[in-house]
Amino acid sequence: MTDTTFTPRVFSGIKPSGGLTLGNYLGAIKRFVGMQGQMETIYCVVDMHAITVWQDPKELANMTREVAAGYLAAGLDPSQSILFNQSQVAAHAELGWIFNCVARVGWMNRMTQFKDKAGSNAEKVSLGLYAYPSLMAADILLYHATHVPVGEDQKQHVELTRDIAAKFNHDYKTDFFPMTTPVIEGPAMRIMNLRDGTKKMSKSGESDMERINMTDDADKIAKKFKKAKTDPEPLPETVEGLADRPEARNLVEIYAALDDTTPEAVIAQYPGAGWGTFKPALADLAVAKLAPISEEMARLMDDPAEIDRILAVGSDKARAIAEPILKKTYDIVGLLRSS
Ligand code: AQP
Repeated sequence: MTDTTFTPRVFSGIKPSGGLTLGNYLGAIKRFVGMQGQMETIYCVVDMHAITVWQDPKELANMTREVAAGYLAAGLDPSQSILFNQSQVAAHAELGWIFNCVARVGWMNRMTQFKDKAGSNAEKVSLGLYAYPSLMAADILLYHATHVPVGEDQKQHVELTRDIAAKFNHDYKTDFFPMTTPVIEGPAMRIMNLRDGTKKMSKSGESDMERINMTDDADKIAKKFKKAKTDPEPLPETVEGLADRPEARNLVEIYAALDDTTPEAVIAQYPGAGWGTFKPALADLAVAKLAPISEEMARLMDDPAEIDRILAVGSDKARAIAEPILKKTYDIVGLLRSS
């Protein structure tokens, strides 16, 4: 349920932890752009989240620019949306610390993304990776955001954000933070790995063949879809026939999301089609949709100073919203501000 006592405001972010994937595009960026103009929109390159795992310092600033270029190339308009990188607004880290003191260890222990990422190595991963969801809560609540468009994988973290807001409000006897709504809708909420339909497509997945990168050229996209794992059956006659066929369902959902339609409509267009027909059609559609974006990303990346300028303007605008909210939080908590 949406908290109607707060002005509608969207916040979401993407980590510059590698090149953007088709999952980031369909599950996040395309939807972020679609929400522009409907309400106030704030979009972030969450570089402080990226360093929860090792990032080469020489690459990180460039990856941050590349994610910003991805947003811009996909249609984000900096005169309509605030676009900035997280580390330029120190209030994220400051509120993140306060929320570390509100969130409970038991809550963090239930975060499935941490379990997936840490795997059997939990003793050796960074404390930041474990605390990541409370920094994410700070990213959202620092702007009193009411709506957070995310892919399915981030749903649990937005629910934790609500738990943190509710506990803060309860402990300090206030109604200062909103109950944020996760916005998870459409056919592409969880794009899967092309080599294993049970795993999410990720920037940092081991093999490049398991993901489509937003910067892949037409040949690469065609090759990756051609080699994508499928079962031997052709497409079914109805969408119900995709149940228990994760790889087939994934390719149909990708097609639907790229074509702004539904899996039902895709199956109606290709009933009983073999992979030799469907995969090339999917590759052609992906190239048609992604090529203009990747060309624009390349053009933007040729002028890093302009990207930095856009991020600086966005950071100023973000600070203007965040700082009063942080100051009020300090007052509520009783942290002395004597200047
Ligand atoms: N496969 C996906 N399908 C749908 N949505 C996805 N998102 C990411 N992968 C998919 C959505 O993209 C937004 C930004 O995510 P992120 O980059 O900040 O973090 P992530 O979810 O951890 O992404 P990756 O690609 O898996 O990064 P790595 O490999 O570095 O950890 C979010 O809204 C997310 O839901």
